[in-house]
Amino acid sequence: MSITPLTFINNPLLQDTSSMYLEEETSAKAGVLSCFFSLKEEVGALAKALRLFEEKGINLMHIESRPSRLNNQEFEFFISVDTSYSKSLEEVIDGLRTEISGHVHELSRNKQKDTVPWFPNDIQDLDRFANQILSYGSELDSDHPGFTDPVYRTRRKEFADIAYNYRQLCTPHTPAASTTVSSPCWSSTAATGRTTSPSWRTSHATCSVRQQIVPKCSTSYASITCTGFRLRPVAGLLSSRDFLAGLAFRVFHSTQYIRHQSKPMYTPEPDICHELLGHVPLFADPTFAQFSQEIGLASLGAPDEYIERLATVYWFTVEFGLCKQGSEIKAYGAGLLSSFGELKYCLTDKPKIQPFDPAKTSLQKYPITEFQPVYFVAESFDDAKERVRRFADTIPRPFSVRYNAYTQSIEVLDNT
Ligand code: HBI
Ligand code: NLE
Ligand code: FE
Repeated sequence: MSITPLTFINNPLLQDTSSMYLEEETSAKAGVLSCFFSLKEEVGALAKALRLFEEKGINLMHIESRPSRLNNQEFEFFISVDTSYSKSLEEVIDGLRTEISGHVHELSRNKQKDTVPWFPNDIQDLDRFANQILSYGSELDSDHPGFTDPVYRTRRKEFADIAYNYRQLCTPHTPAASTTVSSPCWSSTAATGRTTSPSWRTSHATCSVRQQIVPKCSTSYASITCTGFRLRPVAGLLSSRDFLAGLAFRVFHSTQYIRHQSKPMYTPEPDICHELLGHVPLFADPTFAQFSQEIGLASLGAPDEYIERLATVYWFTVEFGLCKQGSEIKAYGAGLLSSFGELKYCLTDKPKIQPFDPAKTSLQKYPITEFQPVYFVAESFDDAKERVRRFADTIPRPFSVRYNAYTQSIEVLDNT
C-alpha cells in the first residue's frame, strides 16, 4: 500500500476554480483517453486506424505524428479521444492492437472507477465550500415565520456575514459570534426530560448548558475540546457531500441564528438551539465523536449515490436516532433533542420503530419539514459505529483514508 495522489474531478459547487483545480479538471476529465500507436508507413494506414474510432462513434480531440525512433519503417501517432458517448473503447483498442498496429501504448485513461469527486485534503480546504449555501441563509422564504419581522431578519444577516467571512485558520472566535440574548425559544427547547439518552444528559450538564440564556458559541467551542470537535459558523444548509466532509476533520458546520420566537417547538432548519442543545453535548462523548467522524471519512470521494446513503444514515442517527438503554428506548438524535414537539412524539406509538441497520436504513426515504414517520433504534453507540464501519467498507472507492490529527489532513492510501 502506498500514499499516492489521485485524479479528481472538480467539485461543481466551487466557484473558485484556481489553477490547481483547473489542471486537475483537464487531466481527469471523464471519458478521455490518450494513447500512442505505431503504423507501418504505407498508403491508407492511418485512415484504416481512424475508421475503427469512426465506426464506434468515438470523437478524436487531438492527433500528432512523428517518425518512430525504434523502427524507421514506422510512424507513431499520439491521439486523445473523447469516449464519453461510446462504451466501445475496449473493442477499438483491441482492433488497433490485432488488426492494425502491433504496438499500442495507453498513456492515460480515466475509467469511471478512477475518477474521484473532489474532497478536502487539509482542514483549510474547508474554506473552499463553507460558503456554498443551498438554503436557509439570510434570505427567507415568504412562508418562514420570521419573513415579516425586520429585527429578526437583520440579526440573521449579521450571522450570515460572520459565517461568510470566517476562515478556518485565520478567524479568532470573537465575542461578536455569540448569541448572548435570553430567548424564550432557548428556554423552551432546553427544558428536556427523561426521554433523552444518558450520554446526552451527562454531556449536556458538563457543557454547562443553562436554561435561561443562550450560551456564547465560544463557550461551546471550549466545551468539546475533550474530543477535538470544533464548530465552524455556516450561514445555512450545505450540500450533504460538503457537510459530511467537515465531520472527517472533526469540524461541525454550525448555524448561529435562532429560530423565530413564534414557533419554538419545531423548525425544519437547524438553528443555534438545535446545534448547541442537540449536537454539541454528544460531540463531547468520545464514542459518538468517533462515530460521527467515521461517517465523514466514509464520505470523502464517495460516489454520489453513496453520499445520499451516508446522509440518510446520518439523518437516522446523529439527527433522529433512538438508542436502547436496558429495556427502554431513549432519544439521542439532535433533531429530537432540540425539538420539544418531536421529542415527545417520537416515543409515542405513532411512529414506526425499526432496528438500525445501515444497509437498510440508508435507503429509507424521509420528510424534512415534519415529524419523522420512521425512527431507527441502535443497540449502543459502539454497535452503531461498528455497523457504519462495515457499511463504509462496501462503498466503492479505489483508496482508503485516515485522518492525521497532527497535520489536520487526510492521508490517502491507494488500494489499487
Ligand atoms: N448543512 N449547515 C448544515 N447543517 C446540517 O445539519 C446539514 C447541512 N447539510 C446537510 C445535512 N445537514 C444533512 O441532513 C445530511 O444531508 C448530511
Ligand atoms: N426539527 C429540529 C428542531 O426543531 O429543533 C431541527 C432539525 C434540524 C435538522
Ligand atoms: Fe443537525
